[in-house]
Amino acid sequence: MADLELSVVIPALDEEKTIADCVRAALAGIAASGATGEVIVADNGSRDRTRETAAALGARVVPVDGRGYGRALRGGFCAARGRFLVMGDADGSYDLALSPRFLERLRAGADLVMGNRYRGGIAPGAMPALNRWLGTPVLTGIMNLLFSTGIGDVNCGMRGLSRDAFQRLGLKADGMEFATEMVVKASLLGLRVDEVPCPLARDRRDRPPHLRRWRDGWRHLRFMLLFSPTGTFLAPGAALCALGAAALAAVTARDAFWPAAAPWLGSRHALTGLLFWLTGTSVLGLGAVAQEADYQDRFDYARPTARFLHETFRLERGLVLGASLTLLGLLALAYFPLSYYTTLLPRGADALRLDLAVAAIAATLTGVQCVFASFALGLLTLRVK
Ligand SMILES: Nc1nc2c(ncn2[C@@H]2O[C@H](COP(=O)(O)OP(=O)(O)OP(=O)(O)O)[C@@H](O)[C@H]2O)c(=O)[nH]1
Ligand SMILES: [Mg+2]
Repeated sequence: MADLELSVVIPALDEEKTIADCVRAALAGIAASGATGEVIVADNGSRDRTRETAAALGARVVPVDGRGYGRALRGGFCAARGRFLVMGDADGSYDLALSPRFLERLRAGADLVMGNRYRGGIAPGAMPALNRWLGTPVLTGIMNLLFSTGIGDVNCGMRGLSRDAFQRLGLKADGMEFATEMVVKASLLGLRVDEVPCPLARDRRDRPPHLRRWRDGWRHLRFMLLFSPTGTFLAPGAALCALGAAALAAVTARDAFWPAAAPWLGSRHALTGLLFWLTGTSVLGLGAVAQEADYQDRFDYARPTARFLHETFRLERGLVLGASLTLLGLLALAYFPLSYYTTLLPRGADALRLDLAVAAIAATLTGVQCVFASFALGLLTLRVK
């Protein structure tokens, strides 16, 4: 039921020192925006006076079961009565009076409005140097590489979203990676993502941070990689295959057509090419399986590549393709015993034999991988039919 326009949701865990100012600022922001609104403090287990303080100032305290930042925010959003939701931390680092900035973009039709601390200004000492110059830019870069969101600060804790977007996102993460999940899923669903400058002040808490830099950083990264089989498997697999194929093709073509050309090109290039090719094909095989598992788990968010694979894959086709390649490779490998131990085939020049061996091994193993990847894919696809 959305009978208000704006709910400002503050996740808070043991923030008695700062919660009062945050609630006051949030109320001032709502008043300034001219919206009907409420302030919600989502609490899941504060052992200090956070709840009492917030309630005394007019916030609605929503008790949430279980621990974690994601769980708290989700509980707060579910209880919210506003058509638009603005979230912000309770440690004094964000100015919750700035909710009108977010509301304005939401009113204009954005589904998710991200704050950008780099554009809003980061007060001295507000963000550790490692997070500021390395952690956040790297995570933001990877996010944009994998999900093309175009946003400049993926970790900002002040954001706005419409209630409708919240419901469509189906957010599940319990911890800090909730923040990443929101952006990843918004991008996969093609929601309208906008960005506003958001200043970051030094927080005023005396408790230790809830955020654990390495653990939470890894969880953000892990989340993005797991949601992008294309970026995690298909892109590197295809790149490795392309490099391997180029090296193999160069050596083979030289030996076959221009034996005098590029004398520096030798067996080491052929062997390196083989290594790249086979690494690439095994990554691609696993990627196909990951892609399908991903499609089945969350096909609401499926990308065209996953959909294409799901619709075109047939176990039998994969088996025939794999078996044919293996057979071809084995036939080529048969050249060696036949030429050495019988007079059926001529012995080739040394270089030519190496190329043939490399190509035959590539074909055989690619075929074998194709057969087993197909079975693994079959296991996934036939299960649901
Ligand atoms: N209810 C609830 N709130 C939480 C939980 N974990 C974090 N928060 C709140 O989420 C906000 C962000 O937590 P912080 O520890 O400041 O994390 P951060 O701002 O990402 O990292 P720092 O740079 O260390 O401040 C604060 O308002 C916390 O009180 C939790 O498990 N439950
Ligand atoms: Mg903080």
